[in-house]
Amino acid sequence: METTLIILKPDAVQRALVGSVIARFEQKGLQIVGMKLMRISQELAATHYKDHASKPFYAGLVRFMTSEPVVVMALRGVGAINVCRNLMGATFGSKAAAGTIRGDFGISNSFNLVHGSDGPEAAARELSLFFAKGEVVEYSRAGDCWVYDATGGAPE
Ligand code: IDP
Ligand code: MG
Repeated sequence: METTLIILKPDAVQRALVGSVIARFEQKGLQIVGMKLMRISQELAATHYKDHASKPFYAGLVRFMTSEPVVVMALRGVGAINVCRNLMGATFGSKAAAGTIRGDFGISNSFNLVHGSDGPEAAARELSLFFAKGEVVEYSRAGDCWVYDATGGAPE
């Protein structure tokens, strides 16, 4: 089981696409183990996107991510990091494949609706930035015996 950080960016909130985007992740079978609406501070945006600090789009990205509230989620599942990246689609809305969140809901390259951690180290780092201890909740879902085949002992 992996847990990944997903952010529904300010464009998703302002365009009233929060429910539609969350539905994509829920329908896939991912479990919501953390979720809140918040404003991202300058400091948090800078820490979260530190690897992009030298990129030409960095200033605009921080301005965008701090401009209006976002919804942050911790999503759990087998292979959740890659599963979420595949559901999100390619970075640029103009290039993302139809059927993906970015491909279906947006066309902009910078306002691309959703962030998802890109690997296990990033996921651990980003989850600890956005969720305090106790905000990621452990619980079992009754339907998970139909989401995963666990007849062999472990969900697969
Ligand atoms: P990702 O979100 O698909 O992982 P990254 O390369 O990590 O893509 O870039 C982080 C975010 O920065 C993107 O989601 C997008 O909002 C923005 N971004 C990336 N490249 C560009 C660009 O060339 N122009 C404008 N914004 C960009
Ligand atoms: Mg990235």
